[in-house]
Amino acid sequence: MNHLEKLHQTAVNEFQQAFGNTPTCVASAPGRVNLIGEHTDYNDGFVLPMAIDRSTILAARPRNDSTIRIRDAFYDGEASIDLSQPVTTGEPKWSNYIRGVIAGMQQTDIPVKAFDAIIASDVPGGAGLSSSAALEVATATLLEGLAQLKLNPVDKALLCQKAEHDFAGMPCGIMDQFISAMGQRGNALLIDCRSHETRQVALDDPDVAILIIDSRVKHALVDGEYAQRRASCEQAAQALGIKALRDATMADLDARSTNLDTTTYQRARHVITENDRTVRAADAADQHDWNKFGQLMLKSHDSMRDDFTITTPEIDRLVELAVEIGADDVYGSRMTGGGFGGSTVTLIKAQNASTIADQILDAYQQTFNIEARWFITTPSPGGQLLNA
Ligand code: GAF
Repeated sequence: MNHLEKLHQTAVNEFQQAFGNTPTCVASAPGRVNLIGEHTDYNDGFVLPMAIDRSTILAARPRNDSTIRIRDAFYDGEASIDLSQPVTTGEPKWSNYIRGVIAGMQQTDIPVKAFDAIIASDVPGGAGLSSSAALEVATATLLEGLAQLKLNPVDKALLCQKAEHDFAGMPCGIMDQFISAMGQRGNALLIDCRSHETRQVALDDPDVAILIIDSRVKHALVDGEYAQRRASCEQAAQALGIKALRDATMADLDARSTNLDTTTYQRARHVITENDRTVRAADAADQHDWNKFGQLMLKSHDSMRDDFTITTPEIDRLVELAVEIGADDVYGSRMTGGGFGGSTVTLIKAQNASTIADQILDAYQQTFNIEARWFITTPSPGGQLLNA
């Protein structure tokens, strides 16, 4: 059984225990790892994420009244949402992602009716792997399934992003919800975050593996650092007289550098150079040029550390260890996601990947006394309905 099949079985069993019945509709949506293109999405730029083989499942059965009841299979707590009232934020905290999607759905042509549901997830939380987007997209997919109607995938992703803005207070870009909704088996997705056009980028080389290491240092995106980075980028774009940093070259930035303080200049430099790296990385992947791809990942990490200042000593060390220990087996490594902890992603020769990963974790534990976790993942499908 693969991860999704196991989780599916858990969700169905937990539903039976919680509600004494069988679910009639089961939806799943994956977490994601971003291969390159960090903090470029809200600058109208480019990102190259892939959906991972770790997911959130919602298993549900309709009810005949106006109450939605949702239980988390692994944590205490049940959310109760009264559909006869306007849907607002509430407790437990995780329910806000669901509440936000329900509120968004009520503004579409898809009716939302009462149901009981259980949540089961194996997306590591706080690891920068988008457990929140997985929950939002799983909710939207469930509501589509219960209503037997479908939204266009871009509208669905945008609705989930709005839920995160309005109900979780996180001013995220579109990357996480897009890839969780539109991921495809075997492919990463190059997303133009301005036009919403996407290009499938095949990661179909059996000799190359995607290694994720969760530093177990928690990120604190909602704590304002993310919003500050976003504000700096907007300020830089305004000073350059452009709509978004997507529209600037390094020559444009340098020509106006006297209008910007050093921090704002450096943050803008990260975004402008990262956009360029992302497009070049997608082309390198098309050509199976993993050396080039890996070099771009390393440059991306340097830029996040030195210019955008969103890494931590633990994360920086994980990248250094991947390069030192992995030597010729590692093409590249970088922090993935919003920053301030979370995970690294490493492009590595498949053959020795698990031995190298174990060695990186040992060395990391010796320095920080933290037990990191690793797994190798493959590009996986986006939100989908599973057999109930
Ligand atoms: C978080 C956000 F949710 C994304 O939109 C993106 O900005 C990312 O950080 C940084 O690339 O995951």
